[in-house]
Amino acid sequence: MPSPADTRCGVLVVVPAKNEAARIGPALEAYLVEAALRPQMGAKFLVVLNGCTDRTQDVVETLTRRHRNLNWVRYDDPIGKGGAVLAGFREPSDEPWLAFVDADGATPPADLFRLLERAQGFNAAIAVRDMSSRPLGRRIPSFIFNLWVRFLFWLPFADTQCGAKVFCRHLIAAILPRMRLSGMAFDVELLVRARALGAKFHQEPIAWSDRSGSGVRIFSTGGRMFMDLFRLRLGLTGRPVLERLPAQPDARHVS
Ligand SMILES: Nc1nc2c(ncn2[C@@H]2O[C@H](COP(=O)(O)OP(=O)(O)O)[C@@H](O)[C@H]2O)c(=O)[nH]1
Ligand SMILES: [Mg+2]
Repeated sequence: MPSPADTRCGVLVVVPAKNEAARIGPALEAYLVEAALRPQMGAKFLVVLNGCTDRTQDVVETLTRRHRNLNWVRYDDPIGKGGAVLAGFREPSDEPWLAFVDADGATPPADLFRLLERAQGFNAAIAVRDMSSRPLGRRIPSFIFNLWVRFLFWLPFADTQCGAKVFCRHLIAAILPRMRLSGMAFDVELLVRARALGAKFHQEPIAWSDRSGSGVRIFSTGGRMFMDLFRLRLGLTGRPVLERLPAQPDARHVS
């Protein structure tokens, strides 16, 4: 599978956000400052507001006044983290690379941009978290989830769940219509499908700091993720995400 020659020719970074008014401002600002230091990369950011009931949109809107490379789209009814990322990927854009990153700034800006640069020569690059810096309450469930992923799909990746990944556009174009999972386990499906297409991956170690205010509930979110993967493995996942998403966002800001 070919890889676009150079990550410097443009990347759209999708930022899924569910009630992130308290966390997204500083995170986005830090990414935008880093992007301004590397104008040759042509990074654009698209926040996908996923059923937000707080002031996330206002916070993002304020930043769009100062940053032309920041836009947002809004879905009023929740579409899941996976749904939000995939909805961002299907938005019209020209960049040869598509990435996503969490809205809470858990991935440091320099690490995000290093990941984008290292994708060059590959079809995708995924960040691998330094688990030793994570609290035990997240490390142990992560470890068990990773075993489950390996058991079900024989995926060789050290970390499938880090919220920072980049893919070349033609890889996403091939995968997007087939995607079935819209929840927090959608990363695994992306990776399984990309591997099935013969994609070449780079795995990049990054610093990571778990932020307070996580929307993840270990038992309910974790249970759903385990079940989603089980259903995916058995082929019991229903219609593709793109068919389940509303045809278009309820509102958007595109500069
Ligand atoms: N938990 C959760 N996060 C979502 C959802 N939709 C989008 N997100 C975003 O997914 C990212 C990761 O969420 P977070 O709660 O920080 O997960 P954690 O880092 O694993 O604790 C954040 O940018 C969230 O705003 C959703 O439905 N649930
Ligand atoms: Mg987080």
